[in-house]
Amino acid sequence: SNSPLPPPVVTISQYACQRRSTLNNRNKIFTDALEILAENFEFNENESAYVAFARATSLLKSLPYTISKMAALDGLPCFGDQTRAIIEEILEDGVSSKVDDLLCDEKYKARKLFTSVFGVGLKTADKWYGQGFRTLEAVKASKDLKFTKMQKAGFLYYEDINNAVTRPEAEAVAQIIETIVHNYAPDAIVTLTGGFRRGKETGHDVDFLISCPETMDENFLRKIVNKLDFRGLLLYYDMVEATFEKRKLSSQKYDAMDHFQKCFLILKLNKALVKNRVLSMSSVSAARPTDEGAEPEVKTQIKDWKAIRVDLVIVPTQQFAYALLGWTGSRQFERDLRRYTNHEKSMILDNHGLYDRKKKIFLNAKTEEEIFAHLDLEYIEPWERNA
Ligand code: DCP
Ligand code: MG
Repeated sequence: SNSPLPPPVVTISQYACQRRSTLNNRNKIFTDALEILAENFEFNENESAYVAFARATSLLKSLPYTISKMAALDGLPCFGDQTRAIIEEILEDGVSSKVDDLLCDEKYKARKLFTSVFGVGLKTADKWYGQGFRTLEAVKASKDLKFTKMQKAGFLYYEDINNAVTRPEAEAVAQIIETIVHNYAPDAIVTLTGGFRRGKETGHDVDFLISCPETMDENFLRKIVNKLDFRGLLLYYDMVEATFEKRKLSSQKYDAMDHFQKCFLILKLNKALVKNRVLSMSSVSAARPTDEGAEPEVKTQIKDWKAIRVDLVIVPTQQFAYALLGWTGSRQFERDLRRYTNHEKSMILDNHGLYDRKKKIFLNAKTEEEIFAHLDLEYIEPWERNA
């Protein structure tokens, strides 16, 4: 018969790397709920449920409209019975009872609280929960528990670290790092990556890639850290040495991130530095009049600095584009990029390179654009990777 062709359907990809996800999330009411549930599945090591909820969340973040009825989900990938049920409940009641229950759940609350300490993972959180601990005060006061150096720093700077880093703070840190790096290596390039590169105004840390020629002195990162220490800016550091199996692309685990030399730091950021930057940027004079002639005041000890989590990663120039793509995130964007590469292109992507399994070759790239081109993907800008 001569039935007319159906209207063209705009299909939305199941892969986050084929969608544009800006920070303008029109489905926050749903994604906030799904994210909490996803996190709990992750806590419970229910990988399949975690993946299902994370993918549905990510898809909703890419939609240019708000879901207002269940029929709006028809034809969309990434939704199953469980995720649909949550959305249906929120459409009807404004809230999800599953989320409400979870937020009151003793074990979930303890896991959230304990893992909010820098250096405390799920294993430790569950151990403390199992021993009957429910508050950080009780944990800290315990005579029996032993803490790692990292956890001690985590408790010491708990408030600062759990207070999101702002963009002016990230930029002030960038300035400090750049000055020190350029002092040792004038042509090294310092690049702000992670969430801030995606345009976020706040983050849990500040991530930097430092790209260096292959011939770079292996003590370079140590020198940077020493200089930070010398200037009184170093509160904590954990140096991770590079592993030298450079062309090994075996690991499909997303958490064993890469083999680059890196350092996890806590820096002491002078608050005045941040303020002055903001003032000078808005072209207001940064010079403050002194209190000359005023009554001598009793100076109370106010803390004029903030502890900031910083990651520094040393990347050889050749691998820079791959490292940048990997460290820019988001986490779900990276997961889907690797899954797409694997399943649709028969290639393997990680933070060091791209391997074509059929041709048995590594593909070079100088820019992220070239990597997307190797993968036959439209280029997605960093601020569109908030999947
Ligand atoms: N990353 C990843 N897999 C991991 C850890 C990190 O792919 N297991 C990548 C994606 C992240 C980036 O590294 O976006 C930086 O890691 P962060 O944990 O700092 O994440 P963000 O910078 O995106 O978020 P935040 O604002 O919380 O710092
Ligand atoms: Mg980050």
